[in-house]
Amino acid sequence: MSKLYSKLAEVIPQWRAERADILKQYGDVKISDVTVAQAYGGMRGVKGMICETSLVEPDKGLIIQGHPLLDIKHLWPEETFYLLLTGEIPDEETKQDLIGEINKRAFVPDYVWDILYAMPADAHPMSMLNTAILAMERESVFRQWYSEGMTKDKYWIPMLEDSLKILAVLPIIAAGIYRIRFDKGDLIPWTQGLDLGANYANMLGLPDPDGTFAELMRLYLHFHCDHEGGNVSANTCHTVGSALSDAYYAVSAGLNGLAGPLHGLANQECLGWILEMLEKFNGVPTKEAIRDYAFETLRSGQVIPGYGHAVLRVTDPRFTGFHEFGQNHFPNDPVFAMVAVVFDVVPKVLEEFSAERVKAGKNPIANFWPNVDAGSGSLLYHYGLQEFDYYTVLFSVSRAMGMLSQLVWNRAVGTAITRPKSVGAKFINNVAKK
Ligand code: HAX
Repeated sequence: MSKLYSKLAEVIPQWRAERADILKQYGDVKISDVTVAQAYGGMRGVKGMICETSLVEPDKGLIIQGHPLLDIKHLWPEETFYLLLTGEIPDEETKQDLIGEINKRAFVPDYVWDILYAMPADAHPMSMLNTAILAMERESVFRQWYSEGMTKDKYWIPMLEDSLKILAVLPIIAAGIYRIRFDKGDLIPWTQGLDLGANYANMLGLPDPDGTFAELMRLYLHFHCDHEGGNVSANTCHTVGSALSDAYYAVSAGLNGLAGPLHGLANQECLGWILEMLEKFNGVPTKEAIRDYAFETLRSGQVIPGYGHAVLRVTDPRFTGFHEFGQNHFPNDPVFAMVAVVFDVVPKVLEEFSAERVKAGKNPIANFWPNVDAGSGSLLYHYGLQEFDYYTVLFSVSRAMGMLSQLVWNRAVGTAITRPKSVGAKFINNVAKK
């Protein structure tokens, strides 16, 4: 029995008791009001769901189980997953135990490779990833136990099993997609005994003579792991899981949301924007030229990818952490240097553009600062991972940790099926009149 399983078996009764107690004592307390603007505006700021794995504070960014991200940037993905799920940073023995559990499950069935090889040569890597996860649904232990009549108190056990399996196969599938889709040659197998980050780096097959690419992969998987419960991917996964669809269905659904350009796909868009500028100006342009180019993008009705956020109101600490990595390892890399100059220019441009929007009667831009996607691509690019269509797949391998830990938590405490009430313009007009 894994140490993670034993820990969960110990803490789940406490979660259930706390939930029951809160509901009993405070069930009628109001925690949110909803305005018409919020109902039309993507429910921004409406508190209507529970997530214990992490929190996003507008002025601080991601906080995982009480730990601000930059205070725990040294964690490996296995430690991150354990922390998300249990609220504790594992000791070395527990971390190694989890690495061992993942190693045991690191096997992808042949039918998945057959499907991936049969997909069109120009299929988007995200469509390949989500197809592969969905195809593997037949492996779900949760679905099997459910069909055999499992009782509600046991839901978390096969959900944990499915989660560990998905965690173990995702880097293998993701690395395989890279090699198949971008013609990189044969698949590189998983190395038994290695951790997730190092294995993923190795299976991609990029040169890593000093081991810093593996270091970046661990950091990348750690930084993208979770962003509380309301973002498109987590919220979708939560809703699908709430119908007791298993983790393969729920994670694939969530990752389809991550594939949107306003969400995870922004990291590919962002590097594209930077490279277009480098090409147009034949190298790093002046700040004045970047400013003009940014205004041109905005005035043509497009967003500046990698900037702005639905919740954050400061520079994303994930951007800061990645920036530090680049500064430490390759400060003079031209693409990395370009990201740094853009960071000097774009917030001011967005501020000015926001003022213009307001004058024209439009919404202000709420946040002028970079989000996680603004800089991560330049680090990958440095190591030769230059196919930026692929970047959201990396993001997905990481974000699955948050989605899976939320699924286990939700099944452990018996979270209800999601069913908010929708209304139409007639209802709003009637309410507004009153
Ligand atoms: N460039 C141009 N306009 C922007 C902008 C940007 N970077 N950020 C916000 N705006 C605009 C919005 O499009 C919106 O315009 P409309 O009212 O005309 O629709 C207006 O400013 C108000 O938006 P907001 O309240 O500041 O932000 P939202 O919560 O509506 O949107 C987004 C948040 C992240 C979608 C938005 O900032 C954006 O589109 N940014 C660029 C894309 C991006 O980087 N996405 C990744 C976000 C992080 C993430 O999820 N990663 O996975």
